[in-house]
Parts: sequence; structure tokens; C-alpha cells
Amino acid sequence: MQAWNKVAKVLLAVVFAVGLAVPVRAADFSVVSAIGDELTDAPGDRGPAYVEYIADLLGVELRNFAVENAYTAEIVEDGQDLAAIDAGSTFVFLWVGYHDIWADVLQLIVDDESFIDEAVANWAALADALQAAGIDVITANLPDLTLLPGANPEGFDMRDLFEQATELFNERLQTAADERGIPVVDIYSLSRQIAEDPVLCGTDIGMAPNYGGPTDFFYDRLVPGKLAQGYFANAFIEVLNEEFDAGLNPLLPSDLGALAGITDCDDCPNDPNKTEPGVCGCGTPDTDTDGDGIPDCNDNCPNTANPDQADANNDGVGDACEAVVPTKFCGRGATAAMVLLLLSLSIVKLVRRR
Ligand SMILES: [Ca+2]
Ligand SMILES: [Ca+2]
Ligand SMILES: [Ca+2]
Ligand SMILES: [Ca+2]
Repeated sequence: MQAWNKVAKVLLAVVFAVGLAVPVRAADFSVVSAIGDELTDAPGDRGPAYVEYIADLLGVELRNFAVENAYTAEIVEDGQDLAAIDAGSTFVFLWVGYHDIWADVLQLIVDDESFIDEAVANWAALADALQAAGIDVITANLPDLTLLPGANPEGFDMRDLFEQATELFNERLQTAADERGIPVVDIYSLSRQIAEDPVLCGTDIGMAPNYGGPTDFFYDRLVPGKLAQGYFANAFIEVLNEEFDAGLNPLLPSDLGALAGITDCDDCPNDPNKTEPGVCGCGTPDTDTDGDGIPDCNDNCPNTANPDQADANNDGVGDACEAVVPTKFCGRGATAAMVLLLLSLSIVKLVRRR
């Protein structure tokens, strides 16, 4: 019995150690699909924009099965999951729940939370079908819906209900996602964070309820617009890199600005001398001291013009500035060395003779 206990303990230790050592899983992004409701389908524009930005960065074509104004039940009924599987998807962006909560939030007045449980159950049905087909899945919770202009209509404040519904849904979604090992992108915290400082490149991006500017975060007062989806794309990218080793660069402030017609962006906010990363990146000037067309940060001879960057021994120092040492050795230095060598040989001979 004791021996078995030992074996079991060792096995447990191994399992634990392996569990701890498991690296990020590298996902297959060759066939990327999107499933969802109106949140991921800005009407009259690119949709679902947030995944399109990511598909562009991945260099793949997006298969979009998201439908405008769809309840989670409709998404299941319509078989968006099956369509994504049929399309040979290797990775699916699954983002649902927005329309259910928006449309049914008043049920909370009579303490009826069934619509929230139903939305999470539908999410789970979709997730289970995709995972059973061997597809990697990423999802997101809902933004803080109290930020919707429509959450605070004149004469009737529904913000408390929206807050309650969003938090209930997000909590239950998190539990269901954890059970399945599916990462949840925290759009809720992100939207609150942006609402605290709704400024992009010095321009107000309109997160306050009832805001009505051209850079509105919520398109049409309800659906997150192009700019919001740019922010969402970055939140997804952070999780994709962490959890699936995607290696994607996030959209820069100027990329986000372009989505909202904001042109005055500084992509190196912490570098007073640069407004874009350039060749050397923020914090390092793109100076080309020797004027050979290669900035100092990449030049293998920063002080010697050598546009060809030749480096015969491949040690990172260009031939143009490395040849200096051997040249000296061939001149006076070499003569001195030869004299010394001859002298020492003569001394050796003398010693041997004695
Ligand atoms: Ca700067
Ligand atoms: Ca140079
Ligand atoms: Ca050079
Ligand atoms: Ca060299």
C-alpha cells in the first residue's frame, strides 16, 4: 500500500509540475470565424469590425456568421456554430449576449433572471459544439451597459437594471468559460476604464450617456461603433497573445484615431522626440550618423558609411569598421612582433645549447 501511495504522490507531483510548466497553447489561426449578435455587426459598416481588424493582422480572410439583432437563442437555432464548423474553422470568436440583455432587461423588475441564465446556456451550447469539433474559442463579456446612451432615456432611468443584468451575465459567463478553459476578454472593465478618461489623441471620444458626437463610442446609441471595436480588438489581441501565442501587434493610437477620423495622434506618447515608432522604435532616435541610409540602431558600423552592411565573419560588426585592427597588425605592430618572436626563439636555442 505504502509503495502505491509513493507512486501516486510522485505521479501527482509530476502532473502538478507539468500543469505548471504548460506553456501558452499555440493556436491555429488559418481559418478564423466570427459568431455573434449585433454587438459584432455595426450596421452599414465593416462587421464584425473587431474581428476584421484582427483577421487583417493575422493575414487571413474572416468567415463571418454573426447576424445583426440576434438573440442567443436565434444564434443557436440558426446554427451559426455548425456553419463555422462546416467552414473548416480552426479558431472562433464567439461573442453573444448583448441583444438578450438589452431587450429583456426589464424582467429584472420582477426579479426574473431566467433570460440571463438562458443567454449563458446558449453561449455554452455554442462553445461546447465548437470545442467538440476541436476548434479553439475566445469570447468576451459585455461592456458596462450603463454607459449606453439608451440606458438613461429621458424620464426613465434604466441604468441600475442594466448594471445588474450586465454584472449577472458576466459573472455567470465567466464561470461557464472557466469550466471550459475558454479565455474571456474583459470588455466590461475596458469600457469602464475608457469612460473614466474618454480621450483619444486629445479628442473626446464620447463615452458619457447621451453623448452625441461624431466619434461616439456607441454607434447609433446602442451598438459599439468602429472606434469602440478598435479598442475591443486590442483587448482581444492582448489575450490572444497571452493565451494562444498569437504574436500580434496591437492597433496604434493613430490606427484607432483613423477609425474615428482623428488625425492628431502621437504613437510614442512617452517619447517627446517622436510621434511614430519609425525604424528604431519609440525611445530610440532614427539618427543616421554616417548618412549611409541605415539608422544607427541597425547600422553595423554606425560611424562608417557602409550601405552594403557587409560582415564577412558574421559577428555583427561590419567589415568597414572591423578591418582597422588587422591593418595595424600588418604595419609597424607586425614588425615589432616578428622581432620579439625571433629574439625569443634565439633565447630558447641558447638555453638548450647550455
Ligand atoms: Ca511623442
Ligand atoms: Ca548609418
Ligand atoms: Ca554605417
Ligand atoms: Ca564582422
